[in-house]
Amino acid sequence: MIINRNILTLDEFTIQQMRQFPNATGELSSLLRDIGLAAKRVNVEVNKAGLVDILGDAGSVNVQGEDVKKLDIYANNQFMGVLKHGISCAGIGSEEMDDFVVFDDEVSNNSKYVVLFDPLDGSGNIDVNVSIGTIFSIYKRVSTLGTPCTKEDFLQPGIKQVAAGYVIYGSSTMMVYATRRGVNGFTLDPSIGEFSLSHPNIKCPPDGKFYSVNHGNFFQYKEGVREYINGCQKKTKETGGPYTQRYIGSMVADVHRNLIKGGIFMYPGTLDKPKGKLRLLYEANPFAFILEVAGGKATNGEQRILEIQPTKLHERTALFIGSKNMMDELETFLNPSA
Ligand code: P6P
Repeated sequence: MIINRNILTLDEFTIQQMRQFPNATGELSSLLRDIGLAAKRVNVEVNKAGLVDILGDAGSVNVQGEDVKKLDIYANNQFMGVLKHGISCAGIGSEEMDDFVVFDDEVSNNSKYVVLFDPLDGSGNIDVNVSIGTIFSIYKRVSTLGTPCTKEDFLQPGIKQVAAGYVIYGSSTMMVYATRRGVNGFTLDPSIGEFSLSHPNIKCPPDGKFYSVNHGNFFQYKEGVREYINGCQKKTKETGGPYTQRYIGSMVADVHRNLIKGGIFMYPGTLDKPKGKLRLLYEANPFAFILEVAGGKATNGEQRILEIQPTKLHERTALFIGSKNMMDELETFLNPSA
């Protein structure tokens, strides 16, 4: 039997990364492995969602006013559980929970990090078997070690993220995460039950041909956004096109495709929701961090996402994110005088 020692597992990779920093405490590596463990448990349930009574609404409504699917609750509990019982996380913020959760035990209070996550993004697609995902964002605490974490630990601008990533439960299950050293993708190998390094050092192509936006809201968008979208439809071979419109209503899947192949994802503000629908802390910020490390860009149409100072856990933001050159072209439509 040929043992392929070239493919590192997530655990081996995080430990290898840690070895390069002699002073590292190993808490971040441990945190990423904990997240990988929770992702594997959620993956099992997602993969059989059509077979067990875990489909459909849980009968409750979350703080966003959205019907909570049973799988949402399961995923939330899995990620919160591994983080609470690990050694690296002092508390969490989740889309599924009204407020921040301070773990407030001796080990957690001495942990260096806090984590924000959307446990199951795109959950409206669960019942129709479209790819869904988990999104996470990791910050180093600003509060005093040895004491319970505070709201200020979570309300840091995205530029302060130590790491960010996502899990996509799709045709295969992948975990992609970024630190300032790079973006790396791991595909779950069912034969060994481990995430294995399949996409080392991911870079977002500076150009792409995919544009992702909900055309149903077209006439609610600002003029500059509408003009840019019209421009996407007029692209020819000579002007870098033709473009393809791809939007499956699951941000993790849409942004993952555009990260790998090149493209732009837009969730603009609308007349009735000027700040759009997506959340800053656990959707826009983690993806903005990942795309910037991979060479892409992310703004709210006026400002770099990572520089926005958050004020509350569930605040929303418009989001434009993707390939650098496509984002630069969008900018000429949004701020023509610039
Ligand atoms: P719309 C899923 O609910 C989500 O938060 C993202 O994953 C997705 O990109 C977006 O909302 C889709 O929203 O309004 O276009 O259906």
